[in-house]
Amino acid sequence: MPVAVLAHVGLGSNLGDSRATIAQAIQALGGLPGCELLIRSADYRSPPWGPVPQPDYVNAAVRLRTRLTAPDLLEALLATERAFGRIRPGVRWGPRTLDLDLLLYGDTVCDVPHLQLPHPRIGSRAFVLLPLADIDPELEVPGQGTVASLMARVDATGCERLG
Ligand code: PH2
Ligand code: MG
Ligand code: MG
Repeated sequence: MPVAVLAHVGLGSNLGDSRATIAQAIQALGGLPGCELLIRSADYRSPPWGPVPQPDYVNAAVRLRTRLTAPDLLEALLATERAFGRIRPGVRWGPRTLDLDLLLYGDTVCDVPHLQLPHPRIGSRAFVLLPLADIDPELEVPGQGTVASLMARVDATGCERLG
């Protein structure tokens, strides 16, 4: 196992009781082997992005300290999605009970078919950046600048912080 790395994971849900799912999923992430939950964001309600008409999402993000490698962490995230009842393949960009995206793994930059880091859409989606900004607005996205600087460039219309 590598030394501990700070990883950031984005969570999304728009089927079922999304807030409960997100809360339970965050607990599950903290319980993954070799992983410690450090911070979670608030929940955000966000309009669905993409071509598929579907309900609003609840989105959040967490910072983990992990000793898993990036591929092992990704595999653990996919297993957690399945444990929460997610069935693949669905419609691309379509509705889901739980989506867990590995957004950042330390400052690793990687582009292989199933593992792109930073996550390819991290810098362009308010529903990803708003929760990350809760955790750390000064967080550096390798090659792209801070979360706060990226946040200033995206349209967050319709996104709402939930109490
Ligand atoms: N995820 C998608 C497609 N569209 N829209 C919002 N607001 N939030 C998401 O997490 C999201 C989405 C596919 O991963
Ligand atoms: Mg996603
Ligand atoms: Mg995903």
